[in-house]
Amino acid sequence: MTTSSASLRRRGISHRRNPIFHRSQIHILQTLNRRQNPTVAAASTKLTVKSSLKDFGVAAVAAAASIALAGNAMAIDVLLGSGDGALAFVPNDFTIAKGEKIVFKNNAGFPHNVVFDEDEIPSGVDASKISMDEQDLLNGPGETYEVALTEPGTYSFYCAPHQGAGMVGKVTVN
Ligand SMILES: [Cu+2]
Repeated sequence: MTTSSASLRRRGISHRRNPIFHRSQIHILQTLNRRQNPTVAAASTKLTVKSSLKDFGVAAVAAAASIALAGNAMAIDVLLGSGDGALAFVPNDFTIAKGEKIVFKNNAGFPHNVVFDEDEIPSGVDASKISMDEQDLLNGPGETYEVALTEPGTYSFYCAPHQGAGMVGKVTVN
């Protein structure tokens, strides 16, 4: 996920613009701190609020990212492992517009990964820049690898652990 904080700010999603959350959080924290130890309330409130805001920032980024994905027609999901458990990319042959994001998502039969074949991609494209490392694996359910291809042409890719089992795919970029 590479939604920048600058783009979040443009969308108006920023923890700094959520005063209701801040005030209630601060109030709760101050109340708790006073009960525990009135003499250190001021200092520890400041520290605790700071870390709460940091946590909230992460949540805001995650929420904004889902909104961005949901509203983004320029992305295609490719499942790693089919619904019936076959070692395959689903779909395994598809066409996208250049710059469109491909989201490879762990579905079944993992670990998987996504490696573009250096001999079967448009000339001038560096396979290592669009591939996962051969040793890198997506181990958990729902884990993703995202890549955007900007050079038109045909690209072949495979899953290193399952290439021999036929887990290969092809994407055409227009
Ligand atoms: Cu695989």
